[in-house]
Amino acid sequence: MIRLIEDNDPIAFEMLKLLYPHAGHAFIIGITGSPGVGKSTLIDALITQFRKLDFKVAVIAVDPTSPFSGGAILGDRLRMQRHATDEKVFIRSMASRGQRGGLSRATKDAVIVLDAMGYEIIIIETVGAGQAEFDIASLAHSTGIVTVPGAADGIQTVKAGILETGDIFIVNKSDKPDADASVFQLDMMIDMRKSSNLKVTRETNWTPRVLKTIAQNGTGVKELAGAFLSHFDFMKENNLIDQKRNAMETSYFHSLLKDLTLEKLLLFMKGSEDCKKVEKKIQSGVMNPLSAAEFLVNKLIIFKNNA
Ligand SMILES: Nc1nc2c(ncn2[C@@H]2O[C@H](COP(=O)(O)OP(=O)(O)O)[C@@H](O)[C@H]2O)c(=O)[nH]1
Ligand SMILES: [Mg+2]
Repeated sequence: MIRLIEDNDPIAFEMLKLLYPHAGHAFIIGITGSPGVGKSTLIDALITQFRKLDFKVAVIAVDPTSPFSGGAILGDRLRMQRHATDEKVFIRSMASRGQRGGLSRATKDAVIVLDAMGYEIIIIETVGAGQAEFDIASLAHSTGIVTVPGAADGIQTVKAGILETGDIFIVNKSDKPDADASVFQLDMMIDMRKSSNLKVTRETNWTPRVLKTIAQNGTGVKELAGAFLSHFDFMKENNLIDQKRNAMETSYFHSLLKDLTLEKLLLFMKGSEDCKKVEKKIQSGVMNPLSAAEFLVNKLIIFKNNA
C-alpha cells in the first residue's frame, strides 16, 4: 500500500477510502530535529522500550534530503535494523520524490494504512528545520524535538519557531559536555513562554518536558517513552484527543482538497478547446505563455460567479 501511495497510484486512493474507517486508534508520535542529532538512533531505542510494554510499533522515516544524499534512507534503516525480525515492528522510509501532494499527505496516507493494520504506536521521523510544507504537529498527537548539547542548536531551534510545536524536548548526546546547560536553557525558554502568556503548546496547558538522553546506549529512553505515554494520557484525561483529531483530519482534508482540485481542474483545462487554441497562439507567437496561462485561469471565474 505504501508503495502505491508513493507512486501516486489511483488504486491507493480507493483503498485508503476503505481503510480509513479502521484507522484512528494509534498514538502518533512525531520526532523532529536537525540532521545528525540522533533521531533515528533514539527511535531505535524507543522501539525497544515500547516493545517491552508490548505495543505494536511502526516507524515512518521521512527525509526530504534523501533524493539528493541517497545515503540517508539506508542509514535510518540500518540504525533500526535490530528490530527487523520482530513482526510487531514495521519500519519504512518515505522520500519526497514524486509526491504530488507533498510529503505531509503521503505520510498521512501511510499512517492511515499502519493505523488500520493495528499498529498502536506510529512514530514519524522528520528533519525539522525549514520545512514549511511539512507540519509535523498536524500529523502527530505528540511532538518530540531533538537537540544536542550546545547553545547554537538550542537557539536555532527557537529561531525556527519550533518551540511552540514541541510537547517534549530531548537533549540527546548528553554524554557530551554542556547537556545540563542545554536542559536548563530549554526549561527557561518554556517557563518564559508560559509566564509571558503565550501558548506553551497549541491547544493545551500541558507544560512541555525536557529530557536528557544518550540514544546510543539507551540512557534516559525509558523515561522518554514514559513521557510520551503520559502526554497521551494527559490528552485523553483532558478530552483533548478529539480536538487534536479534528485538527489533524481537517488539515488532511485540506491537503486532499488542494491535490484533487489541482489534479481534476488541470486535467479539465488541458483537455479544453480553449487550451488547444491558446497553445496554437503561443506556437505561432501571437500570445505569450504568461498571458495565455492568465487568460485560461481567469476563465475559471465563471465557476466562482456560479457558486
Ligand atoms: N555521542 C553520541 N552520539 C550519538 C548519540 N545518538 C546518536 N549518536 C550518533 O549520531 C549520529 C547521527 O545519528 P542519527 O540517529 O542518524 O541521527 P539523525 O540524522 O537525527 O537520524 C550517528 O553516528 C549516531 O551514532 C548519543 O546519544 N551520543
Ligand atoms: Mg535519521
